[in-house]
Amino acid sequence: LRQNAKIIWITGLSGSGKSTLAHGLERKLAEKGYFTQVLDGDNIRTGINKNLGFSDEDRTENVRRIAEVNKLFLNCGIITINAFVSPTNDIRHMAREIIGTDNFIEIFVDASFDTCAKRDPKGLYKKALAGEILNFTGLDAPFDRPDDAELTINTDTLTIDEGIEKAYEYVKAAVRW
Ligand code: GGZ
Repeated sequence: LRQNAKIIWITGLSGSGKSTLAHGLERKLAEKGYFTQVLDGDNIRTGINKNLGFSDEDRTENVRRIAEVNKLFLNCGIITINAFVSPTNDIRHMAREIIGTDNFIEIFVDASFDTCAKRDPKGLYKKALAGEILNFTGLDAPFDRPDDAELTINTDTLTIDEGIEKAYEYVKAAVRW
């Protein structure tokens, strides 16, 4: 299968559903024969970026390196699906610029702070609200709602499968030869 590679860039709060969407989308694309790679905190912050934390500077450097890696994968024809908080418009614009806007599909996974805090899959909100984690996105570190996302998926109102389907339909149309 020849492939018109794209970069999928999923942004949103911790616990909004970015990684779930990324893996669900990857499964659907892989079933159709597309080559894909998911990048998220689990495989980036444990390896290539394990020296980085959550200050503004470190988040910027985190995303800069990730965007450079994406450029290499794009060159190989791989659809890379990124799931990073990437909290500000400046940070996302930097990624878009490094990768090239023609190849960049930004998906905003929209869920309220309260919803994410209620889900709290890793117990991070509990810790952050207790003051045990500083610079926590949405609490004492900023999150800008994206000003140029190609697609928004609201996980307050959509089921996981509905969100995956919506993203898949958009991406399929964008990658088709
Ligand atoms: C936000 C944090 C923080 C702070 C640890 N703020 O739900 P998760 O756990 O799996 O996703 C979050 C992840 C964010 O890393 P990113 O590389 O995506 O961030 S950024 O793009 O801003 O560089 C969360 C966990 O790491 N985490 N501390 N203070 N999220």
